Amino acid sequence: MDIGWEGLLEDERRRDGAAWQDDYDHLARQLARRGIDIAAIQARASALAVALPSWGVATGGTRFARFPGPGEPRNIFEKLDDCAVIHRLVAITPEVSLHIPWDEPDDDAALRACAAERGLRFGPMNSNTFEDQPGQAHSYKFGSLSHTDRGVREQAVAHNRHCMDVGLKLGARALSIWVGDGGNFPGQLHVRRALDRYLDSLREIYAALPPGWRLFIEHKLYEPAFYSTVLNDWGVSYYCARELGDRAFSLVDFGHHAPNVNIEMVVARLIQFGKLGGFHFNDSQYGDDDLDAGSLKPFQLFLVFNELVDAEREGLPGFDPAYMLDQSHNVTDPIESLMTSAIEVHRAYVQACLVDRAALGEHQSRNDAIMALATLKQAFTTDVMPILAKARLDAGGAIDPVAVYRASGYRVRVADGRPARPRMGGGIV
Ligand code: LRH
Ligand code: MN
Repeated sequence: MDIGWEGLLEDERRRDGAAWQDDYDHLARQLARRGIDIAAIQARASALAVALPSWGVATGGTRFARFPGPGEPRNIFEKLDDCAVIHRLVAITPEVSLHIPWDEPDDDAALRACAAERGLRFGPMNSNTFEDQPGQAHSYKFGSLSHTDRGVREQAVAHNRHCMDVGLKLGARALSIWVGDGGNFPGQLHVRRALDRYLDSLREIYAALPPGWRLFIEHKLYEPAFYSTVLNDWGVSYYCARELGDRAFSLVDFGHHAPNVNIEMVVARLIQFGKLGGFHFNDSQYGDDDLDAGSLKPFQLFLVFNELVDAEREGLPGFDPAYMLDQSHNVTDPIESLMTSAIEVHRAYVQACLVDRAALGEHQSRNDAIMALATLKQAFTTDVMPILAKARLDAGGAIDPVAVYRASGYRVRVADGRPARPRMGGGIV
């Protein structure tokens, strides 16, 4: 379907290019007064890549209901079409993270070609042993990798091996494991033995990790288990990653912590211990709300990137965190939410690049809290949108991706070719 993106983008450049250039030159002068060369920041801004969750381009839901919108993608190929639109306009999302079996390819060569034609590649593979598939021998009702029954654990290990086989054919280079294993009642699980079984299963998966691959372990405080969760926090995740070996790392999903947990400190710890593998960016007010990244707590997102940029600057060995979005879009057009969230991640990164780290170090050594915070706030309150827009423009993207997307009428046009499916109950996808 020819949407005519080039024409729409040309119109935008002709209409808004001069205003953007004026804002850019003004920011360049502002930063120069701070001793910052905007070209150096620009180079870093253009290097950032954030992976899209394949499951995020369809409307999400809760256990109560899901309200699908028009033009819902019906298969992985249509999901890649939508991811390609996002990357076309924001230009920093070249990777798509798949979820198996939701995205199980019938023909992996066709899928790989489809992605390549759209300028996309595949990021970390996500396994799924938190729901049962039709015809499955053993149920995951009482867990998967930590289940008391060896048969269930072996089935879950085999599934993870399968995810790596699929990923190998698609060019992925990491496996990301989140399990919902846990209990709803005191006494239901032997807490220590459950973790031992989980780690034994991980060891079997780690032993099958293809060369050059990494394994990401994703912790979560609760849900779907509501009393005890086997892999409940970053400490347990770090312990497991260390036990497994050099290619195992912890993945931080923003929504997987108790309210008010200092996530930037969790990130700093994992960086310090050499076990930060990556992120699932999103935002939350209460629990694992999977809301749009930076929509509620942009300062927290900035503070996390402040730790990441500080580590990046030190050139810590093996420091190569994978950046991914993991959100559920229940009331917005998923394409608009993912574009807006990618921009918020981009903004937090570039703002963190503006922190005067020499001054910050000085203030920290003199315990001058006011000036230390002021140094961070100066960066956080800098409007870096002209730099973000230039990164997009230089890569053929849009100054204002959401505006160009709306002008394209893409959603209405794909809806013609994607008949609505009957609405079936709740659930995140
Ligand atoms: C679990 C989680 C995990 C995914 C799922 C879609 O809450 O964050 O990363 O597998 O959401
Ligand atoms: Mn997640």
